Amino acid sequence: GLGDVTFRSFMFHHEVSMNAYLRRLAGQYPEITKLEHFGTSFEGRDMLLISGPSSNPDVPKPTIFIDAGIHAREWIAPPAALYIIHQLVENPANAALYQNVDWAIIPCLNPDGYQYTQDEERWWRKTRSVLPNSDCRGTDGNRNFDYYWMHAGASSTPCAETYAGPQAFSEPETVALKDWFFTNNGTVKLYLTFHSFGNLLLYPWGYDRIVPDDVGDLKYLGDLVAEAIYNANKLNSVYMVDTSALGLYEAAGTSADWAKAVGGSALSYTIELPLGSARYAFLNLASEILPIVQETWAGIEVFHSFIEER
Ligand code: ING
Ligand code: ZN
Repeated sequence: GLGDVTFRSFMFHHEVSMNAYLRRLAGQYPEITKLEHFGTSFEGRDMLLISGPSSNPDVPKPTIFIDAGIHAREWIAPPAALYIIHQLVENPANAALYQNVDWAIIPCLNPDGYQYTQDEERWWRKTRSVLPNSDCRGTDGNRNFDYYWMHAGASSTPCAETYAGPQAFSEPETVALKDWFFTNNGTVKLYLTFHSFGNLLLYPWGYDRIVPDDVGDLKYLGDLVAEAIYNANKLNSVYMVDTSALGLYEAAGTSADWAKAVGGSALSYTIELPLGSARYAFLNLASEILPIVQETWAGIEVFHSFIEER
């Protein structure tokens, strides 16, 4: 549709252009959007979260919370979040999707790292914080959350890709996410975090090879979403649905574990988006960006229906 043509024309070569898009939407659609400057990155970049207008706090709606870009080099993740924002805000056919459900979406959770991958080092993963006892920079934001921090699959070596940080929540970017959860106490019912790559829908736990009590719900919903994504187009995106530790590898201090155990979101998924037919890690073909974000949107619609009916 016309909206997709509009979306395709956006160039997100700079983290500032994502913020510019959010600011334009907030200006153009003030009745249905609310823009929050919910944090500031280590290097001082504005971190923006877009949501619906504040609903009646006496009758809180369940919130679907989505972030992308905690890992800088996983470039397909921010467009997946931006496309969801685009569909919710700019496509009137989707107005029913925010009647009974609130959305809170962060398209770029690691703006310093994202910009660094644009300008200096395409395969940078971490934040860009300066570390106390090392010349290496950056912490793996997805090892920095305070739930079984450093228990497994995380490094205490500052130069490592999975460096968990000098302590849990050492990074302003992860603190900003945590603070938003606590400010909006208990409203998040579904947490989704976009990564790349591997066609995986991963639910807790990541910190150990054990399943949560509600594994039945998590697996059931994940399978429904995987089916919808597969059926959406011809990219042959077959998602595997499992716990993070059993389906991929053990990793503690992740946002998805934290969101479930501490943040109060029983339903919590890490979505490893497809590489498609690209031949190099993290380098999606430009021609496959739109099909990937479109099929992902089909999965998001299923997540929404489940939350609405729950
Ligand atoms: N993958 C995730 C990572 O942070 C992950 C995988 C997520 C493992 C959550 C365990 C728990 O390593 C990527 N691509 O970053
Ligand atoms: Zn990642």
